[in-house]
Amino acid sequence: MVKLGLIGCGAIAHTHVSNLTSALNNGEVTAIYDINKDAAEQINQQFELNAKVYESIDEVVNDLNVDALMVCSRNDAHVDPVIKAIEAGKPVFVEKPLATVASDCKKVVDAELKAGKRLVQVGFMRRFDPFYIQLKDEIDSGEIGKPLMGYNRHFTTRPATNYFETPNMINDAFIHEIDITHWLFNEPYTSVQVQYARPNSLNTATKLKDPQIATLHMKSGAIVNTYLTQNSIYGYDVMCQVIGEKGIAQLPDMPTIEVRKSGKISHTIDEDWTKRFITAYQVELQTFINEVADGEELTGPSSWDGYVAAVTADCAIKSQADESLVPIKLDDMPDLYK
Ligand code: ISE
Repeated sequence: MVKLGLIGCGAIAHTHVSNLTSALNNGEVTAIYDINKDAAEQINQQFELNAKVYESIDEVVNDLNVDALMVCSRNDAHVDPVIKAIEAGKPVFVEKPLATVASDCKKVVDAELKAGKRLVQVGFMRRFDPFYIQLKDEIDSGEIGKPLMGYNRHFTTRPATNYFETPNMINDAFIHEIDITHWLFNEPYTSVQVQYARPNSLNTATKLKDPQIATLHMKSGAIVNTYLTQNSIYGYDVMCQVIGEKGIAQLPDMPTIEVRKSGKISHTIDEDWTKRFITAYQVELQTFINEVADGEELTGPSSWDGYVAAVTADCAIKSQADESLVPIKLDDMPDLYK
């Protein structure tokens, strides 16, 4: 049994703990910390974890009854516990984004390089989604020819809370497309541009410009557009379409059954984002647990992937200021991640 120390007990922690206690094997939460102790007590009770609730991150990391860490705290509070876990030699699963700025991700990469082995898996769960995997296999098979361009839709159900400000659209939502698009196209980005479409009058988040359109340019000349909103009125909707020289490959329009009734063809659309990727959340965490249990080096999305995404996100946030095209420059990938 892999004993997990949980840091941060918000919505995504509930998703992971629910999966751990109902669908996954070989993992249990034995220690918990949240800046708000009540939240830690609440999750402990709700899922009958019988874990120790601690007052500090250090106590969780150093607990001898903790083999690995699961970091689900606020986006800007990931780096400290991740680096502490690396320094303690304990593997750590950290939610996306690895950090909200690239310079913080670099600190994680440097700590891992110092440790000399991969100890971090970043929660880019779309890489474990069966449909995204099929899409990648199709592209890699060469059947649609070289990928030339693409389109993503990332519509999150409204209302967007005031937590959401203009830059969060990038490092909370678009970060998924940043990660998945270069993985699908097998090539690095050269530049990114963010533009604003007509403001949605239903948007009540005062510091959020919504909707936004982000364009990623790649080395080969391939271009991918992503349409983003946190105010989707009809439900949670994620689409990815890749147009190649010989054909098109795309995710299914709706991953739910079709019903024909009363003169209509219909699909149910998820009301929030927690359900669409439930299998992906389960497979990513089970993969982490299995590799920790077997003492294997981690193979899921790495801290380097988190760093690449954050460099791109920093440039996209820069572009948000004046909607200009911002060039992206990356360091060479260290051998540890090749
Ligand atoms: C949320 O944090 C997620 O990670 C979801 O996958 C994403 O679709 C949503 O927009 C984010 O707010």
